Amino acid sequence: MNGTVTPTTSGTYDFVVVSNRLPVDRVFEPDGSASWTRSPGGLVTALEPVMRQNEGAWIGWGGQPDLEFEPFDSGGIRVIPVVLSDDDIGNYYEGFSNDTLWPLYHDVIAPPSFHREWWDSYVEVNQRFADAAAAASAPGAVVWVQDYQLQLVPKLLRELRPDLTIGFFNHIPFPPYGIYSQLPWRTQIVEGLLGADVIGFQRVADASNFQRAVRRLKGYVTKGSQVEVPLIDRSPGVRVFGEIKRQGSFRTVVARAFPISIDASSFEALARTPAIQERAHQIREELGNPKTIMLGVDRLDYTKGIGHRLKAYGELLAEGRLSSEDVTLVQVANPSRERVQAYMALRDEIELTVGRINGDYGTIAHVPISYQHHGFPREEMVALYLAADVMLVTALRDGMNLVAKEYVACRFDEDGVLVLSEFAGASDELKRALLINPHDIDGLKETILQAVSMPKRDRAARMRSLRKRVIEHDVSRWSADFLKVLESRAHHGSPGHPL
Ligand code: GDG
Repeated sequence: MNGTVTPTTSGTYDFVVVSNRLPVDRVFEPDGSASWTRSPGGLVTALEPVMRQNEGAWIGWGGQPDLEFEPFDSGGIRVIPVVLSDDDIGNYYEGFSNDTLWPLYHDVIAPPSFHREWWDSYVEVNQRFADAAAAASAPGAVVWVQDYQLQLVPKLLRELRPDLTIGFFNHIPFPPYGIYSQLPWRTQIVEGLLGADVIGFQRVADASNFQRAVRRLKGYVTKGSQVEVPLIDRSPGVRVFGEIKRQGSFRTVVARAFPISIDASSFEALARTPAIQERAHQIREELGNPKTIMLGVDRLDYTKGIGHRLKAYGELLAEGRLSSEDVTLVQVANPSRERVQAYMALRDEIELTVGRINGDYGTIAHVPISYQHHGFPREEMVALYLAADVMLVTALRDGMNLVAKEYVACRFDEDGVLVLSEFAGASDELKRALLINPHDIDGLKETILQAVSMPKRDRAARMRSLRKRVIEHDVSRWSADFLKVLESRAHHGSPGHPL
């Protein structure tokens, strides 16, 4: 970061979001024609008003190999493509992002693979995203880069456009240094992130892990949420900070927690719709009117602890402490990353376990697990949340876990029990959930029984408190908090804005 680069020609957008995937999906009609539909994620909902108020653009990949198209407007957002080839998808996305960084950042639950050609592709594709952002951004624009696939973009973009204010948000955990240090390219990634003015994490612990990595790898001083990045970089570990400070030649980067949330009011509004409430009753009937419906909703991912959940449930059925006459577990396992080997193995393992439990403890009339290996429309998800007496979130490691917050937002009836893993970021906020350690199978079993038999008054008291938190801290507050801090950095110590 020496600031001695030629700024590229600037664009016209004052607010630019950069994420791996665009907020639109290409859909093909039976007649072969194609169109774009808006993906309904919380991030898009939160950023849409900011995009409309400022000249906003969103840069990302269209989701298919070699998909080139002209930028277009979608509901007030300028959509600008980055093209990825089949090789890029295999190496940068499925390889380095999903088979190196993802397992490494989730406590090495699965072993990460380190391949130098994947890294080369990651660098190359990050450069492509940075180039696109540099070309689209107006002078002095605010750029917000999203997630672990693009950790080099802040530095690459700052080199091209020192006039920009750059934010980065990491949606997944940042691992403890003992794990992070396995990464052969650990220093380059830290340097990449430090190109930002503000780096957001889900949890306070993630921000501390990152700051420790900065101290260990770069020797920079951290103070509270601030990292002092010398403008003239010395070799790592050379302790020259007193001198640098006297010269005032460093920029400060804010690295702290901004826990993400959901569009709580839109979930509640759906839940209050009579048709969706009717559908929730219908679901219960279709399941044979069990006393208790338990629900799991996850991408089929080894971080989500689906196997641990099934183990606890299977044992409770085996011991006769739960019966399939009384309880049904609906498990939505949304297909994910199906070309990555670890995900293929996980699917086989989960489906074998589901088959065994249903075979061993089911009757003709009652199946203990209703297993759904496909996605559902959002309305059906909300009906499932309303129908579920107990929501099971048993992640082994999860940046936040939005499903937990969605369940709470939907339960305007102040009923339902949330069982929530301590290893999900959401547990920092949702303290009145029944918190569990998913590795402790006996503890998980006891907690499931506690949830199933919790008196209504206790359920209501807990749910009221959970709802207060989620409603007051929704996704628009999250983006407003982040952008406020980011905009306050606009004149603080980047090379474009000297101290
Ligand atoms: C990453 C981090 C962090 C799931 N199945 C269906 C469906 N979903 C929706 C859920 C929820 C979202 O997908 C999943 O979000 P999570 O937070 O649970 O998990 P990740 O996908 O792993 O997300 C995570 C998040 O980023 C945000 O920062 O919380 O920790 O890993 O919104 O509702 N939606 C519909 N049908 C489905 O079948 N419509």
